Amino acid sequence: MGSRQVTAWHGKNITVAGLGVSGISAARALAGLGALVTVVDGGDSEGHRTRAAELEAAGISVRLGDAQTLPEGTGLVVTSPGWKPDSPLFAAAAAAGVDVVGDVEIAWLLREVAEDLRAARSGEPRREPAPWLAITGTNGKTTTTQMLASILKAAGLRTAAVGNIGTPIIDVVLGEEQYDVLAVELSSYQLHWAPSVRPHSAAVLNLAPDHLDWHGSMEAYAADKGRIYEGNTVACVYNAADRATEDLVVEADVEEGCRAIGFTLGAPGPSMFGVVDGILVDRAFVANRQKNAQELAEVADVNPPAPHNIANALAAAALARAFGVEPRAVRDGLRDFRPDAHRVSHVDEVGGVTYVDDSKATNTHAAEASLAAFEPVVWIAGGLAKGATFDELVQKAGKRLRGAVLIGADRALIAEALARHAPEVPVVDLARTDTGAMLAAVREAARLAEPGDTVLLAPACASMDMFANYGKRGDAFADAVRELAAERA
Ligand code: UMA
Repeated sequence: MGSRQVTAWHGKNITVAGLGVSGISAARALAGLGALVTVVDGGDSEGHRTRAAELEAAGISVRLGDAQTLPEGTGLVVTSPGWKPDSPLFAAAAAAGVDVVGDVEIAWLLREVAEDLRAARSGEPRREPAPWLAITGTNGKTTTTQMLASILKAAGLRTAAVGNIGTPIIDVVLGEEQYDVLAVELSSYQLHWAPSVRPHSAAVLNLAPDHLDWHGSMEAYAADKGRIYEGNTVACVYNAADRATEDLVVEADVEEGCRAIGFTLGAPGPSMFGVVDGILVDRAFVANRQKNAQELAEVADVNPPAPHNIANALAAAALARAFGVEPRAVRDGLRDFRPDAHRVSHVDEVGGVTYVDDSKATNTHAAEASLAAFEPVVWIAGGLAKGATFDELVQKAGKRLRGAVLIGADRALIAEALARHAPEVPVVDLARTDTGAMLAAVREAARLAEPGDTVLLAPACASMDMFANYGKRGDAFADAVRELAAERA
């Protein structure tokens, strides 16, 4: 089916929505296959114009500053993931009877043709397209995808971590390199626009309210996440501590023989992965799973060994084992893995207090996971709440808190939740949103902390009120800790 559609793209007018990472990749690929491509984008910045000029030099039309009207004669719209389903461009497409799909859908449909092209180019025998091991979830998907790729590499397989992680998947499918298997991070946006994707196996790590403005409701968000299980052939991996992920497996239409595989931080039942006496174990892909368990790695092999990250490691291990990877490679891959900056990264120890940067915790669910890893903890939080409420987070984490230091535009929301559910916790409300506030916050946190405590930046909020992005916020925290260390030296 894929090949027929791909052939039909030749000579067709295709509109690509978005001149970002995925739009540029889709436009170039489709033009390379003979389609007549027009890229449209609502933006008209200098960056947009530079990128437009590059595409135009390759024979691709670009229209900037109008994201609404459908170019005349459009036969297919290929959208970037960030575009909301109710965008006027898609209403125009629907009115004209034109399909809208995403770049991930295009990548999936291109897999067979890409192998034909690769074989023709190299003169070597044609191979089957690399299967996809896919990962989604509200939090942890990038880390888990990287862990999975690390394990697959340790098993000697040729692989790449692609998708929402930042490498457009079309580029990898069509590229020079031949892969045995791909570790694919898929966002709910990408899944929404990719109805044909059928991964070998897939995992939904967790499900908490996020991106609801895009999807319209929690149900719609969950339904899009659940698409990742459609057509799985070996394993649908779910989080036993998160019932919603298991429900998605039950609802999925999978291939005959595909199994539901749970992961848990406790002792696993049959067909599950879990932890026994500090050892990660597999009770799913072993002979006689009623009685046996296979040791995979030690908790200490996971970087960092915080609970939510052990869950990520178990999910990655489950997908790798579903693909037939040996236990030893799971251990080696987890040991080799190094987390990205700003994800529960250890910054320094000053005066017996450990400073940890989890600036990537941009929502309450992520902050909850990170707070659960430390006690006692002085919590630095705040920023843009994106419509979130903080009561549940504070109810769960309140007992661990030595104190809290609040920064950013929506800090009052967190202060109110603390007053309601953890009134005994001392709170410093830094009534400032300038970038210098981070040094003040770190100094206040140091004042509240006692030796043996952790000062944790886990804002539960987006950063854009004070910083360009969460990376810059984490950098500001690390700089402030260094300054504190210098002051105390
Ligand atoms: N645009 C419009 N109108 C709109 C929306 C966007 O004109 O209504 C234009 C913007 O001006 C911009 C372009 O579309 O020029 C951007 O498209 P995009 O936001 O879809 O982003 P890309 O640059 O194509 O990057 C996307 C993913 N972005 C989003 O999903 C928002 C990247 O994930 C991904 O790495 C990349 O494709 C490669 O696959 C980022 C992300 O934040 C990291 N993802 C979200 C998350 O992880 O929470 C889902």
